[in-house]
Amino acid sequence: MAFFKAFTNKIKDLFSSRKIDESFFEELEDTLIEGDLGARLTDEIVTRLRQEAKAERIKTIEELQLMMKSYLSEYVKTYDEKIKKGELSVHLILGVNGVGKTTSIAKMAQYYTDQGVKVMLAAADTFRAAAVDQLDIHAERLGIRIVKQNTGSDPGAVIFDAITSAQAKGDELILADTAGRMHNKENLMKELQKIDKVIAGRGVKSENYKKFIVIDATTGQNGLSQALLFNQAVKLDGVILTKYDSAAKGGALVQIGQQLGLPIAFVGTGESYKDIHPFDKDEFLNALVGL
Ligand SMILES: Nc1nc2c(ncn2[C@@H]2O[C@H](COP(=O)(O)OP(=O)(O)OP(=O)(O)O)[C@@H](O)[C@H]2O)c(=O)[nH]1
Ligand SMILES: [Mg+2]
Repeated sequence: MAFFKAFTNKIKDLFSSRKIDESFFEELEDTLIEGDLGARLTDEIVTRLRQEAKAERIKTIEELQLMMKSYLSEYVKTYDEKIKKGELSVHLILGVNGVGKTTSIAKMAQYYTDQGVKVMLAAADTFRAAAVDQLDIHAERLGIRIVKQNTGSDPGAVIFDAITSAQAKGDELILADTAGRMHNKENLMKELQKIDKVIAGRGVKSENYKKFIVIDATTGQNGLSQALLFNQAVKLDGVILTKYDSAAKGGALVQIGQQLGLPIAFVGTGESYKDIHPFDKDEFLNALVGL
């Protein structure tokens, strides 16, 4: 898998054509900012590399790439918690309009089912009529149970029903869709507090209740702003990155790691059910530094 090729090629070109001097570092700085690493992080990385080069701890381009990889590595984490057998987990899938929440839920449902987890879906995006239908179609295709109510009903009530049903049937994971309309912080907090109460009230262990934000990899810096906003309103547990197949660069993900410390769970790489992969940190970092 090789993604955000445009950026990787740019950084490869930069690394292959030059000797390590001041103009090289200037160009590296520009390239990293273009790659969505942000001014602060770029400055930190390039300053450290300059010092190492000056102290002559870096002599070759490859050493420089490996050192850069080790710096970036400090900020990139992988979400690798497993779903516990014989207990009920609830994953709430959050994010703004159109980022790929519903599609990712369908893909994750397939992924976890393949792992032997008993999965069900909760159609807690009750805002749009089409949203429930969309999830329903996925559930039918995948042969997975779904709990839904009418459009306009309370998302908390859908989650309540889903938990009751999952507990009765011995399901182990509820993947809950949510409405993607642009939330303001207050609304988001209010809605989530209701859902939190329902989940605690139904006896789901707090360590089994996780909130993921879905980020569209093609939106760059916007993805970082969305993660900041949602994390302020509700404490997030991880990131699902979608549309990795169409992204030109991936630096914003490092900033999400640096500023929020959030681990990345999955990467979406297309529109079919198999196009989801647990995040591969090493591969991601290699792409970022052109290795
Ligand atoms: N290429 C590509 N397209 C994707 C990926 N994930 C989702 N999409 C597409 O993105 C579009 C939006 O996906 P949805 O799953 O409906 O997004 P959503 O967040 O549920 O949207 P709302 O419910 O409207 O907020 C669809 O056309 C998906 O097929 C991905 O990993 N790669
Ligand atoms: Mg949706």
